[in-house]
Amino acid sequence: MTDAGRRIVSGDLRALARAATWIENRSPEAEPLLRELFPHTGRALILGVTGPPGAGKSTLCDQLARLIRGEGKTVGVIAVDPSSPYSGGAVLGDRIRMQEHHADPGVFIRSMATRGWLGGLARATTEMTMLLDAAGRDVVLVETVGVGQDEVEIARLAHVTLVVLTPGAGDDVQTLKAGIMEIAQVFVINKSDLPGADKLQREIHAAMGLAHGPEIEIVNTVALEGKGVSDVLAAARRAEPRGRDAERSAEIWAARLREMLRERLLDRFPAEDFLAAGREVASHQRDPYSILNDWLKR
Ligand SMILES: Nc1nc2c(ncn2[C@@H]2O[C@H](COP(=O)(O)OP(=O)(O)O)[C@@H](O)[C@H]2O)c(=O)[nH]1
Ligand SMILES: [Mg+2]
Repeated sequence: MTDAGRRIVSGDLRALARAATWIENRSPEAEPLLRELFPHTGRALILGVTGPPGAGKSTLCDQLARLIRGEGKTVGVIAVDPSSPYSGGAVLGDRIRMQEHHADPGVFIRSMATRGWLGGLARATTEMTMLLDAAGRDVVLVETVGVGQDEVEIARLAHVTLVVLTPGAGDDVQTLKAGIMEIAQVFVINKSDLPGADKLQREIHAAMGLAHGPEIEIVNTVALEGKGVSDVLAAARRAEPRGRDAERSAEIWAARLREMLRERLLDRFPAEDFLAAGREVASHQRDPYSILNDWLKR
């Protein structure tokens, strides 16, 4: 094992931070490191925390981190919010809120909003999770804004996904149903101090009836005050064995390997190659199949 790998596995924070930067930057050091770290992964409980902006995901993560630290366990937090630039908006707010943890080496926080990538976010988040897992974090919280395909993809890397909704925010459970309903194991009705929590609960129940997934739990919280947060953690732990199901994991890795192969193949062909080949086909100089066959022989 390399020195970097050894230090990460032994919990060295500086080595961990450096490796996180390698992953973010897609540095060549990342892949060999992740390969040697892989045998050390599989221990951490990975919790996805998703939901619309402003639902209280960061507040909940903060409280969950506090609770888990209280059990003497360590936490990693990955905040994925591609919409907010590093210097402003929610992520800066998150950082300030999480600052009390900054002095605590038991909470490692990384924001994934610093790069303006379009694709690869799910992959980088997966790699970051593997890194924190190998570094011995007992629980890894992955906060995502639940909207697009990337987020659904990211949610799949979690053992358990918490979907955070709030009453009266006009959260359309119907629109969430398509993507998020299928991946939710625990619905968190946060801001239960506000009116409308009962109505939201009925809406979720109704939508769940349509989705008829496995046992889904609904937990009411006031994250701001820490209320209900231990119930959220307990519900997540009840759902954990299903999230670790061997067949489910195999299917997720199968899908991920397909994606990794696709990325790796595409990386070999610069965009100019595609355009040049596109011109050849469009002008009927060549047929597309012979071009593909040539490429695959490369
Ligand atoms: N009333 C109320 N406000 C909350 C609660 N939890 C979080 N908030 C507030 O909601 C806002 C958004 O919270 P944040 O955690 O940043 O949401 P995120 O965008 O989902 O990460 C902040 O102003 C929080 O203080 C709660 O339980 N009740
Ligand atoms: Mg947030």
